[in-house]
Amino acid sequence: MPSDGREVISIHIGQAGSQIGNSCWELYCLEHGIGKDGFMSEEVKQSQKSFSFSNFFSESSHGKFVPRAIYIDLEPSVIDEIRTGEYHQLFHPEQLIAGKEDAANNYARGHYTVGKELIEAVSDKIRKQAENCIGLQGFLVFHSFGGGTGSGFTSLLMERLSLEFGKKSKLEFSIYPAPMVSTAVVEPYNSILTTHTTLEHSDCSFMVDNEAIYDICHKNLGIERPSYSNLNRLIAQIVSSITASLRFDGALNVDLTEFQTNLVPYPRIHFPLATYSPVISADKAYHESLSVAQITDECFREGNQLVKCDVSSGKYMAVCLLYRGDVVPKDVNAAISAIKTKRGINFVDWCPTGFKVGINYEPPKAIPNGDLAKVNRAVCMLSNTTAIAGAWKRLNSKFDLLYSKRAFVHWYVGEGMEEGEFTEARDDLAALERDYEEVATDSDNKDAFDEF
Ligand SMILES: Nc1nc2c(ncn2[C@@H]2O[C@H](COP(=O)(O)OP(=O)(O)OP(=O)(O)O)[C@@H](O)[C@H]2O)c(=O)[nH]1
Ligand SMILES: [Mg+2]
Repeated sequence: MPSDGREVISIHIGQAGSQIGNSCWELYCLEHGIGKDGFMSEEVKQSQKSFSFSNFFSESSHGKFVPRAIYIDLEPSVIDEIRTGEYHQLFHPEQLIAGKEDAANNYARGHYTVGKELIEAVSDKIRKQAENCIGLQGFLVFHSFGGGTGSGFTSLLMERLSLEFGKKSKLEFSIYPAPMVSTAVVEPYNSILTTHTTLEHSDCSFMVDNEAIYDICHKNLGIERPSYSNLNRLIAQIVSSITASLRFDGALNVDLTEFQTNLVPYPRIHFPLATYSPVISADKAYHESLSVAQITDECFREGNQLVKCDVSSGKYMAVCLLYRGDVVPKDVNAAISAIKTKRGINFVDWCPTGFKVGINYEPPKAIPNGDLAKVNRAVCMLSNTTAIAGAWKRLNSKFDLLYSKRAFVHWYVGEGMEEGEFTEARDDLAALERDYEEVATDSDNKDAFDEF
């Protein structure tokens, strides 16, 4: 089957990046009727309405569909689990790259010492995948902010991708550290360092706050103590909503790049807030059928946000709604006008209060025996709001607490990093906070935009 020439390569880095990758590919396979071994039954093949899924899967000479993906971890255990796991036949061994020792939660090891040894091999594999595309659209990069590999190696690779692939777009899914699930005290350091290095190389980053996901799993799904696998399956649903427009075709389908154009008014202001609805547990589904108006309204509740921040204190620069399933434009329009009247949606004064909408008629799929109910419709809202600066503020102050005592800094210097990189990164993040303040300032306040 020919690809329609807008291929996307997914890159899964470190433990979080890889494990989230597993949940995403599990779901994509289910959505496209691809078996764990990469094969599609003849019946499914005949029923395909479009070839868009081949933007995410390449077809081998004997008819096997292989994810356009690369997994990288500096240590072997997470990748070994894939090699021996349920989906081991789905991937080609060349796509799974593991080193011998991890970055020990240290950005400097992931970026400079341990990471350096693997970067050539990884670039090689990515180049090979890219050569297998007709019209490579770009990369989706999955990683944690807090891990040494997730932070250090990701930023190293992002720089490399910019060099090798120029303007091809690079989108990130970044796991924002949460005290209740994270273990390393230096995660604020790693987060700030990787954000600073990557800022100019990333076109758009979707932050996923583990605490927010944890709370959604706990409250909406009734899971007492959510595990990574619970978190990752929920994250995968959201990733799937965001990528659905690239994998399915349809009349009201709006390409992700088009959303991106609306979402990013300035290169640095590229951290949209994602909100998803509905999240209902499998045992409640049968008596809960939510209307378009209800699921849309849910997107404006803080409890459904992927990053904890107070949206009411911020201003919107853009709002995009990505629907899937049984949704018609008439209902969407009504839902949007209801929200505009009911809730005060506060936009920056230099931007129209427009909502950009895409509809994908393919309903969401539920993983068999998973936590989530099978539903007829769902929506993922991507908004660019100045409120997300609150997430940076939190991280910055945690960084400052540690750095005021120069705590743990020797581990980084010991791996060849200069201490100046800490202050440089922190200054950049302070500037990012100011950028958000400035975009929120009314435009009659002259000179506000001089810096852009
Ligand atoms: N949502 C989610 N978060 C994860 C998962 N695994 C780890 N994390 C989070 O990621 C951060 C730790 O980073 P990891 O991805 O484990 O580290 P790594 O990239 O493998 O880097 P090193 O092990 O230091 O080389 C913490 O904030 C964890 O809570 C996962 O499967 N899902
Ligand atoms: Mg690791």
